[in-house]
Amino acid sequence: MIQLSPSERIKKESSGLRGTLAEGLADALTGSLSEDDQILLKHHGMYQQDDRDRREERAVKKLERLYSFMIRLRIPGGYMSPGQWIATHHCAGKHATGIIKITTRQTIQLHGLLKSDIKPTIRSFDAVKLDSIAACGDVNRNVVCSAHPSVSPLHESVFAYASKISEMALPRSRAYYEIWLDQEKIASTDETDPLYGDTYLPRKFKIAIAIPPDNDVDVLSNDIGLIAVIEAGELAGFNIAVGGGLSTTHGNAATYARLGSVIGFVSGEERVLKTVYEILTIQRDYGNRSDRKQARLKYTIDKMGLEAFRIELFKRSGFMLEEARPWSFRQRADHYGWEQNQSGRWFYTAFVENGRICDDDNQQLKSGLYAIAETGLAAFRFTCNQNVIIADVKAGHRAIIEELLERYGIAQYTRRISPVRGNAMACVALPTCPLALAEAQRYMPAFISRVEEVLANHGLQDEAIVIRMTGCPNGCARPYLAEIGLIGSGEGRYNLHLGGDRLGLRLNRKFRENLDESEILSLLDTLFARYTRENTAETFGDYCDRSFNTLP
Ligand code: SRM
Ligand code: SF4
Repeated sequence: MIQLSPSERIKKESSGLRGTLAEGLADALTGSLSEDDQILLKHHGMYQQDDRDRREERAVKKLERLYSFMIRLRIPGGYMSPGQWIATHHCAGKHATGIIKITTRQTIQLHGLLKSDIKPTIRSFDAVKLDSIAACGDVNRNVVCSAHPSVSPLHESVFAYASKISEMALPRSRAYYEIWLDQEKIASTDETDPLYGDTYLPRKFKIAIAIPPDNDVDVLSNDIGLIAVIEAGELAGFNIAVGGGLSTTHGNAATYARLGSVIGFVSGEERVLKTVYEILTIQRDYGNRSDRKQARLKYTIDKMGLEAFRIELFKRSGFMLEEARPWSFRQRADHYGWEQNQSGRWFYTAFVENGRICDDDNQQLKSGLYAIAETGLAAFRFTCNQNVIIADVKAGHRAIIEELLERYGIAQYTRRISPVRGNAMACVALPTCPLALAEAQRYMPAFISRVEEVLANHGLQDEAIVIRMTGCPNGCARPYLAEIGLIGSGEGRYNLHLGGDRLGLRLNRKFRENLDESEILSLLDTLFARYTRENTAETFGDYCDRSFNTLP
């Protein structure tokens, strides 16, 4: 008999994701929750963590670890009203570390909540119609969508699909409302969940919508990627890509990064939603429930075969996908500064280093965004490149927002950053991520400064090379899609990957293992020298890919 992974029992016996979360929350003797409840908690958008910087000090004092919680919001398409921003700002200051973190999936995380802070935080979010349901766990996660409204006159109608898909794939359980918001259990509510049943999905599930020419969402790294097809100014439908996923595990050759395979085209809202729904049910029924390292859709598809998967989808949906329509991307980076959409509204994209919104020596970003929210004249959109767009500004209000961007140093900083910094990303890693083997977002700013010096030595300071760093091979900052990917292998050490393209359409390859900073910089110095010497018209990533086997 196949041995199911422990998570399967925990989900099944959880009575709709309730477990003993309510009891654990009320237990003031410990800052933590039981192990089973920690698994269930993820489905409510939260993780139990501890401050890894303080483990040793606490152990010496024989104290339990300094437990705290991270909450991740569900914000399909990454859009927040000014009122929602104000609430988030206050929650961050009152209950969390103060820093608001924009994630690589277009949403917000707060870290450092004590157990007693969780309910007040969720109440404050609920008051402004924000929630964290299914932001983590074995369910569909935050649905992301290309963020820049200027890319297409149809941005709003494509964008609306993010919410529609998110709603369709929400778990039916009302546990969230009972546990965190003290709402009465409604006896008459039927919680039967036709999509998720009582064991949900075998693993996390991710969906992205890209609006060409932008691939700011890295659409092919998702379990399902929808690529909008716009013909004669109308939304014709979507090309559907399946089986993207990036994570690997050091030393486990059976794990690999995979780009989504485009399996066809579908049009009409009903059919688009049906297609997404039935792909979810295939993964629910065929996904591996005994080995979580083999449980993502990419492995399900590679085991079934793409053609068998396509036929199964047809059987379930009742219609064949049409042949994929032509598509191409021209950019993936965010467009900093002001841009205007087709209906005349203005949008300002501000640089947020690794998504950390705080006040520091570079800019008073947190105070500035708060002041902007207080005017009520702009909304906020988050990008999958961890930046923020100050959105929906009427022409008559642009000067007011512009003055605030200057007053808080936001515009100056966004203007000042180098192309390589503007394109860089790092994941959270230490001190909160329990899986981190090396630093990422705390180290990346200083690392980029050193790379800037090396680039300048070769006259490459204007190159917008995409560099991404993660503290482990899970790949939360999508380093496998970078021109230069750095993947933590141990304290202060990284595997160096080279050769991704600039548009997110080609995976890079591991070039060297376990390097420290001086080894990385010295290698980059040599590679940049060769790249300039050869005077090629290619991007650095294309150059590395083409000459991979002859690189020094
Ligand atoms: Fe991630 C786990 C942070 C995007 C692949 N990720 C984690 C956890 C929750 C660690 C944990 O399991 O305890 C990290 C929390 C750190 C912290 O303290 O906040 C974490 N992941 C993040 C974020 C916040 C990184 C960031 O700096 O922005 C991103 C949150 C996205 C969101 O809003 O939902 C984040 N994670 C990603 C991405 C990128 C993406 O989806 O576009 C990936 C690679 C794509 C993919 O899924 O294939 C990613 N995270 C993982 C994995 C490996 C999954 C797998 O297939 O094996 C894990 C570990 C796991 O699930 O077991 C993980
Ligand atoms: Fe943590 Fe690894 Fe994800 Fe970075 S890549 S946040 S270290 S799980």
